[in-house]
Amino acid sequence: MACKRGALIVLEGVDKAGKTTQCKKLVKALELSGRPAEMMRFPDRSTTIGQLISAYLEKKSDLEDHTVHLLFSANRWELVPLMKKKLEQGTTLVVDRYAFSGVAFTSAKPGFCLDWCKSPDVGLPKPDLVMFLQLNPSEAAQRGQFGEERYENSVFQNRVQQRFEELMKDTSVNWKVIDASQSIDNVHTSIQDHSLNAINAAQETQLGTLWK
Ligand code: ADP
Ligand code: 2DT
Repeated sequence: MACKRGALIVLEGVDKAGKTTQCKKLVKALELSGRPAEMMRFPDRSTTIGQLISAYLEKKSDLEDHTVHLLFSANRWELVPLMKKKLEQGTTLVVDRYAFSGVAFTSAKPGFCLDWCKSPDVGLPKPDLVMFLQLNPSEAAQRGQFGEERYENSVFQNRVQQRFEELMKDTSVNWKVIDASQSIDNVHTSIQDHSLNAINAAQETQLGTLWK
């Protein structure tokens, strides 16, 4: 009999909400409980496309806004065959940012609507669960200064937050909002509960298609 597929689990949220911390903790906990799991992150800066994106984020290069949006999407598409293979093999993927960041960040720029921003990501593997780590800007500020990369300022991050709120109205996506102001351990407990439910449900359903 074919093995049960893994779940595609995504963590989203503004800068410093705790996404990376929680992805790592979740993968460790799943593995300790005997469930194969791996972390991925977008952008994946290791590929040729990822290196173009990385130079843009580090402000070492400038790219036209539509162009960089399409590169972020291409960076997801180039990883799709690997993602599907791992999921089919029964590995749960815990992903730090996905198409939702893509849409929220570009549509926070002047002149971009949600529909245009979503279109290049239509058809990607649909996450079984998307957890949005909710943290207000003043609490995020207490977790340290913004870095030097592009987009790392409070005005832009507030616009991004509003765009995420628009995206979360879409009930075709399994969104769960997590209160990211709790302690690291308490946030982890909620994330783990939602993830175990999603992993069990994924075993009984086919992988879906995003925004189609
Ligand atoms: P993100 O990936 O969302 O930008 P990180 O996981 O890198 O966020 O966390 C940003 C900073 O906040 C790190 O220094 C991390 O240790 C700290 N942090 C993460 N979660 C919490 C939490 N629940 N409470 C307090 N500090 C946290
Ligand atoms: P980190 O590597 O610190 O997460 O920052 N972004 C991300 C986009 O603009 N579009 C996308 O599709 C994705 C996945 C969010 C990466 C920065 O790149 C932004 C912050």
